[in-house]
Amino acid sequence: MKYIALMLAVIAMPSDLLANKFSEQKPNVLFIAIDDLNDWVGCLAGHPQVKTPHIDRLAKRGVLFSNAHCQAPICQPSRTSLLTGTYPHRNGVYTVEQHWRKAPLIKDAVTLPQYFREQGYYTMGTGKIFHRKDQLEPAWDEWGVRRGWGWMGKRAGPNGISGLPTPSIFDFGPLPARPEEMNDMRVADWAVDQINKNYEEPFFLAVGLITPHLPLFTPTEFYEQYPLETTLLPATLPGDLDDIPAMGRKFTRYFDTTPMSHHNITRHGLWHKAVASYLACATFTDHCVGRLLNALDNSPNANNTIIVLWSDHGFHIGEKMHWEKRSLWEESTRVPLIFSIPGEQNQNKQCSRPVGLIDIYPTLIELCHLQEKKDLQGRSLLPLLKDPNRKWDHPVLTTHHPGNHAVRSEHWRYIRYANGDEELYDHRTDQHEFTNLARNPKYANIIQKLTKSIPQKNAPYGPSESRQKFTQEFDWTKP
Ligand SMILES: [Ca+2]
Ligand SMILES: [Ca+2]
Repeated sequence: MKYIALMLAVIAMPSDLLANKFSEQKPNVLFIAIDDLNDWVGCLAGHPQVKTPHIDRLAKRGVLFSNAHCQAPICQPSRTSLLTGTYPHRNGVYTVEQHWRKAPLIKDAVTLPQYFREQGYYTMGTGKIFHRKDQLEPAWDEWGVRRGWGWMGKRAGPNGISGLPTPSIFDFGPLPARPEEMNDMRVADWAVDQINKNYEEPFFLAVGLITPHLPLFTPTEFYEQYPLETTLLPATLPGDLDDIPAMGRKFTRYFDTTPMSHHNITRHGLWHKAVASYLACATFTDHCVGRLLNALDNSPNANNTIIVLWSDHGFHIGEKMHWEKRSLWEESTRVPLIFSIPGEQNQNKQCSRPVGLIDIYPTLIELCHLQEKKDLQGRSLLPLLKDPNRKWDHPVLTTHHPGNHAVRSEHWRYIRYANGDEELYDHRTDQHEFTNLARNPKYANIIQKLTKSIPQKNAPYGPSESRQKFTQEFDWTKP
């Protein structure tokens, strides 16, 4: 009860006093993780037709990082990096099939929610936060729900929804299901119940929404918001791969053995349907975000809760003839990242400085006045939250398997693969990364500068569990 009384007192204060009062307290944290959501959200303008009104409204009450990137373009290593505050090339977790608690370099790491728990927070999690085995982590005082997609496969039936032959998880389209049956709605329901409770201690509530991870299923009412005849395909250029070195071209072939490859999708005339399905998924996950925001706004915790929203990596939908993630291009690495801090002056601001998901851990520590944690490899974004236009000369690194790195600065993307192959793109004139400038001697000094951010050493792979069938033969370190 004393917490409610304190909140009411805070609500009644003028805004400058509120800011001071807020800075002395330990605020709550609502930590919203989204799976595989690229820049197709309204506020990032990655697709002109996408409708994400709730994420957009969250951006309006906080700082939107418009140049935020994952540290690995795939679930497990990206989440491991964020939650342990370590880079893939320093923790040895590069693949989906690794269990990070068995990786020798970080097996004893104190994860972000675990650290909040140690520092006196009441920690709750639900949905997909870690890549798997969430409920076994010592991070949580209370764990909610997490469901697989098996029931959706059964509901889709043996032939799937998309029209692809033998689609399995590589499927998309309208699922005959009510919104309230969907996994993310159940996850959001659980989280809403927690938001509405009163707590003695400050809380850390992690909510992991799995849409738009494959299969790209939504209830029909979301799918029907994107009619196929008017759905726009992403920008592509014929011959775009011609100026890409052998390693980059090899990356685009990874999914060739799965149903969701560019040649298979286009051969079956399903590109528009896949785009519409992904757009529908973005809108559905946004709908779930809206439920969380509404619940928080109407709760006693509204004015003392920091919200951070992020996605673990991006997603190609045919750009560079590539699908899904696992590349070092913009569509795989760029992610939504929003911090909303009650009482802060900086609302409805965009920050175009390059930042990484690895920076979330130290940022939240500082925002919540926790004891500094010295072994974190990211940096606090507090200076940018206070002044989004301040100087920030820290390019952000993304890694996919040992020795393949991308460095993103404010204007440039530089990729260097394990065999020395290179790509360079100028985002001031080429946001789609159509023109590889790496071989043009005019840009040697740019490359030389960006090379300073490429790691000299790459940790070896930590132990791996059995690999997915279709990936067993693929070597990511040779063309
Ligand atoms: Ca993911
Ligand atoms: Ca090209």
